[in-house]
Amino acid sequence: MIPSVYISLLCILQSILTVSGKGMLFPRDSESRESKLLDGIWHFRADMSSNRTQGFAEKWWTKSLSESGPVIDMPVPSSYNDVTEEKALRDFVGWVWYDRQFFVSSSWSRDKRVVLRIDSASYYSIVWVNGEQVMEHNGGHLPFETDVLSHLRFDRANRVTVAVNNTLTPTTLPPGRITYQTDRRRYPKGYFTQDYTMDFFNYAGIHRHVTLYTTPTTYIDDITILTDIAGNKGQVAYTIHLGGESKSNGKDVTISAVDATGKVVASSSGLSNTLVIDNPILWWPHGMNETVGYQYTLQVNCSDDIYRQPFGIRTVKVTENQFFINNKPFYCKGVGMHEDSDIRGKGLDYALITKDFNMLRWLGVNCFRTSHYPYAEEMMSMADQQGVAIIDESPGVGIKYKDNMGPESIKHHKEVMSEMIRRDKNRPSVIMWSVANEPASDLPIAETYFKAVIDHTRDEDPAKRPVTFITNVMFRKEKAIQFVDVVCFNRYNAWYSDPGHLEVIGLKLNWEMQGIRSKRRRPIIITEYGAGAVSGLHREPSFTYTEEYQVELLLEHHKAFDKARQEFLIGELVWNFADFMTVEGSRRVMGNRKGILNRQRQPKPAAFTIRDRYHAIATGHDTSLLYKPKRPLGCSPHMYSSPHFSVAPQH
Ligand code: BDP
Repeated sequence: MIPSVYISLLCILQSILTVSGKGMLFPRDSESRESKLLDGIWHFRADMSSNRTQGFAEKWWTKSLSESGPVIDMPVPSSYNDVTEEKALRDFVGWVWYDRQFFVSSSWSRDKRVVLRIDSASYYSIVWVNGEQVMEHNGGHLPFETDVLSHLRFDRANRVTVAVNNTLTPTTLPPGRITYQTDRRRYPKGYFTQDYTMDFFNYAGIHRHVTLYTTPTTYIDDITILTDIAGNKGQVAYTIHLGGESKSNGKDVTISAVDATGKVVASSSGLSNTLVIDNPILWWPHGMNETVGYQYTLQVNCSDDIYRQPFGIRTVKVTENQFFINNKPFYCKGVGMHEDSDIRGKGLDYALITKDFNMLRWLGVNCFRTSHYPYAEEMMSMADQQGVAIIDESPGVGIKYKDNMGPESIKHHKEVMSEMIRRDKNRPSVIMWSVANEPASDLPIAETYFKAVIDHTRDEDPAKRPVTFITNVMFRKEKAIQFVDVVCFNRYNAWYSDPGHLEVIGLKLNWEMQGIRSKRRRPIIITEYGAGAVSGLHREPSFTYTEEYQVELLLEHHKAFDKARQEFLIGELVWNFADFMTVEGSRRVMGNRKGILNRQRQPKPAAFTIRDRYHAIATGHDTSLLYKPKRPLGCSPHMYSSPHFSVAPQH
């Protein structure tokens, strides 16, 4: 029997996707552009029909949702899963429907494009304006948009309807599968499960802003900025792509580079050229220079349109043993993260991301990985501004089977990489692309798959950043690290393997890193290591899941890292920044507890361990002084704070 939820998804996939312009510039107001957020409380209904197709059969988009049946309030942006008391909605699989009304000023009707943009909806979306389909998009975590001017009414209310399907199939990213149980003696009618191998809850819904914005009819569609440093000069090569009715050869395009004080430091004209900035202030991650996260603005004027694109001047280079930013060796003191919090799930929240960045700074983190999908642009901008380097990861997580690596999957994965690069290519914080997390890169098919996806990523990125994927396959069986620029690997010694045996960590890590090096002579980053700890759980001597064990396990890793960073180790990212929700299961206690912060972003003792270490590395102190676990761990976090340790900064 073919699963019915599949059918409802796949039927839709037959239809044609909206092709948007070449660019995906972040909506920014200017003299020629205005925007209006459609965030707020929308009407919402999950299609609970057995095959999830009632909404299509009854054409729910043709009138307001409240007319076609009961609706509930749903915040946008937010995941829908945790905002009600309904288990059926929390664990829902299939189509959900959103709609809301909005008005547009009649001043928007003249000589303009009016673009409707959704920054992220997970995972498959169809959008209607006033009952007419305007776009479809396959995949979460990335923006999609289209010009909706011809569908708008300027004399009365407009309606936008969005249908979103969170079903994961073998060819979606992340992949998954629906398993039906048909034995009526053991399972009730209609029983199915959405199975996936990724270790985070499959939150769904409209996760980021919905925006309407205007541009002139001839508009700046895309800007690409490439920077280089030659002596005391910063070179800024730009290319502008105009959209719309323009037959312009770019003669009317003028460009200025403006510094942070508003002073024009270089200017030019034409669609493509190179600006030279004397004695530029470079973009640095924090800890490498006094000026951190410095950005200029490229102001682009064409006949009707003005757009201001921030950029940083910096270079990135990889050698056999090192990673250089602006020709200085960079060591990543990092964390793996998630977009995840109580109630809102993966929904964008300004208070949350501000708190997260404050905690990153407090910890001394200079780098994170967008595990395991592209993060909100608001977060990426904070990283640009605060000098936090990013390994920008695609939603290629859970690629564990042969049927996740066929031609259809390759095609989709390439599209996703193109969309990511289109969105993030101008960000100085992005120092490397990660195409996937822990795929089955020991399967023979992985060689073809990852060659194709990695080559494509290299071709697409105009800045030619390094490309990697994160492996957890033992080096002897690894088929795809031959293609990466930096070897990134995750390893849970003394946790999933040899639990409780901290004494194996150093030996095993060293053995494995040497093995990797014999196969691929590239710098190494440990992109995940860690242990689960339930806040407040103690045992002496330590025991798995206690706060003591988490600290001891991290410290044991740090000894091994300190040896390897003399040679080829260029970074360590503890797993995870904070506890996060996962699927229900016997291996998880209300989610994954490997956070050094709990889900509410309060520190466990391990946070102080990491903080002491990262600040010690940054200030050149002897990190071996920190190897011995401090006691007691049971006191409240504020009593166990860094000022007690000699090497941590006192601010
Ligand atoms: C790694 C995964 C990560 C998991 C982690 C864990 O990359 O997503 O959350 O293991 O098990 O394999 O905690």
